[in-house]
Amino acid sequence: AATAKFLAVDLGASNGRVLLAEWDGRRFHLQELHRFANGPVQVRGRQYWNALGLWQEIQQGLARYAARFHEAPAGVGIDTWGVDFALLDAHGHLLGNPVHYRDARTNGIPEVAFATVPSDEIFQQTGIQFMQINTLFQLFSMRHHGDPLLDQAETLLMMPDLFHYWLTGERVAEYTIASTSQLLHAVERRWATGLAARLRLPTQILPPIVEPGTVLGSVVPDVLAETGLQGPVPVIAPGSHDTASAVAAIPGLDERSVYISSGTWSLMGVEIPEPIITPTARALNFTNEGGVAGTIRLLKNIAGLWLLQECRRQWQREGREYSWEELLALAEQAPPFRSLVDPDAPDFLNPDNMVEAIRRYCRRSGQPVPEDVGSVVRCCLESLALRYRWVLDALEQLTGRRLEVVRIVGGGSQNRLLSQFAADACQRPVVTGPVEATALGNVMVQAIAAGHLANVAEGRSAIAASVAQERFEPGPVAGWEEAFGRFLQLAEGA
Ligand code: ADP
Ligand code: LRH
Repeated sequence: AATAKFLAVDLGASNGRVLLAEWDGRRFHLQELHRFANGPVQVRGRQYWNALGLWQEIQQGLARYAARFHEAPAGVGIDTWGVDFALLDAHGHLLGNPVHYRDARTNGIPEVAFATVPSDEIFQQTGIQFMQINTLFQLFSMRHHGDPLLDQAETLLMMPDLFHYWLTGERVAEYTIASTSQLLHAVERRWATGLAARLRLPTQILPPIVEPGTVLGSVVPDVLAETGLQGPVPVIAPGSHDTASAVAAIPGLDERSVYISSGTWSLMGVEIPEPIITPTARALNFTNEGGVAGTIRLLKNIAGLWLLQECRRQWQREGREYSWEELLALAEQAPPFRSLVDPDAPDFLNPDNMVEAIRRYCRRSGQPVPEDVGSVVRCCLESLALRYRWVLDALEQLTGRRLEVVRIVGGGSQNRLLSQFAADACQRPVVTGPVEATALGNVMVQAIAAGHLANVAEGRSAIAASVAQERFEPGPVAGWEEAFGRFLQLAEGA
């Protein structure tokens, strides 16, 4: 048939959703079936994900589909945020609850790991940027702290692989999410078992790797019964790393485009055919993550809207509720370029109180301290836009190309003030949308696997025909140039 219904489960660090995409032969019609909050749960000083709660929500989303449609979907696929994982015992049961990447267990751990394997060697093999949140450092911290689960584990599953396992009973590692671990050999696209062994990490727990678009199996009978779904329901691995799916879905993404996948993080980069593993890439701390259809995502993690999410949560704790629209309106009224922060400073990885962390940073660096809500939000957004400018320059240096347009997708692409700031700071036109790029990339890879689309290029054209986009032209650069000069000094002095 020319038409088909696909389900995308997209779990981001701040929220998850289950979407239905109806393919009509030319376009995808997307509708949200279920949306729910996601975030860390703190117990006795450790931060976890609520894995069972997420599983409940996934099943709830599937049940909503079943209640409305009495036919099996053509596919269901799951993508999630990167780097986090579950450990399973020999019977496939969960060993402990997956730990959140912002948990403090990896504080100071990279330096300890580098004493065993120098960072240059790790980068040479994996091509992945150094962040303490990477799976490699989480596992190494377990070894370092003598966590007994590491030796009890039979299997490691990255988060989307875990949910795919719960859906199908199949234990595999999808390639794009595996690449975020920093335990995958970038060029050979296999587990870097030698590296893992030298770090005294168990290598036999790493499951076989499958490509995006692999049919993993079908939804098991007890999940069909629980959700009311009609079987058989094929489970098709998308680019299971949310960012891989998001990039796959960007209309018009070519050699002259930079993307920003904007949500909790801003993932800013380019799509390239082969990893760039050079001393410059290492020095600039860029990453080469696996993309769909054999591509590489050369990008940098920028702390992103996490800063704003956490400020909003802080104000909420203080009894002040703001919508995103209200926060942006206040920022617009605040004076420009007063105080700037480096969003990627360690101060902002997981502070108890983000608003205070921002104020402390400004005080320490001799800047005016932002007091009112609008000034704090403006500080976050201007600083992010300046960080985008820095990453754009670095990407041009790395690729040797002029990059002419910035394409912003994800929940954060609804932030029109930030999109304009990005255009101004980068002096490039910005094209925004789709908001649900990740879900669209997820279903697109399923639709390719099911034979409805020939390839990603065709999929991107179909997505372009399915969604609305908006364009922002760069405004006057003057204030931004001066601010960028100050921003550069901050990052150096931090
Ligand atoms: P993740 O997948 O990391 O959980 P999303 O892609 O869902 O993140 O993006 C969530 C972010 O999108 C929020 O933190 C917020 O900053 C932004 N956002 C969501 N809705 C709006 C809106 N209406 N206006 C502006 N920004 C928004
Ligand atoms: C964005 C994301 C990003 C990872 C981070 C942990 O959701 O997947 O690409 O680095 O979460």
